[in-house]
Amino acid sequence: MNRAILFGASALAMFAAAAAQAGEKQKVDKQAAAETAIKAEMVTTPDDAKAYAKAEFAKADANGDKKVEKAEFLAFAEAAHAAAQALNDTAEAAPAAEATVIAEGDTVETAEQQFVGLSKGDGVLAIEELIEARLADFAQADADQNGALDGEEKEAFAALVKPGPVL
Ligand SMILES: [Ca+2]
Ligand SMILES: [Ca+2]
Repeated sequence: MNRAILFGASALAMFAAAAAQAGEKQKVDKQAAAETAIKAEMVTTPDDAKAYAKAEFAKADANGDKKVEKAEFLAFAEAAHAAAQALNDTAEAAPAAEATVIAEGDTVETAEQQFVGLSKGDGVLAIEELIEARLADFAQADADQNGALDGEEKEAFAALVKPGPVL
């Protein structure tokens, strides 16, 4: 009898440990995914902005034909929103940041409108166009025009490159 109770307790402890481990692994996976991508908030030089554009393009060009079409861009925007949501779910402070963005919603372009601008209306976005756009975003964010982004300038860049909502 005592032995059975002991066995039950240790099995339960093992199960709990396994569950905790699985939860920990999921957290690490999410962290790794966030770290491999260049974050818009980390861009401080024009070279960073270029690297950011290339990373964005590679992610958006789902079929790898070196062109990003509207459907690919919208899927990319959706995925970016889903990833941001997943990070919000793990970090408790993050939902406040998302709420700020929604509060500014009246001036936010949709992903579709962004695509029209980025692709210059021909329905196909080339890597050169995206790099040009991100360098322009960099210049716009660089309020004191010293060729580097810091503090609020970094936030401004991140806001400019953020994929708009997919409607
Ligand atoms: Ca493509
Ligand atoms: Ca600056």
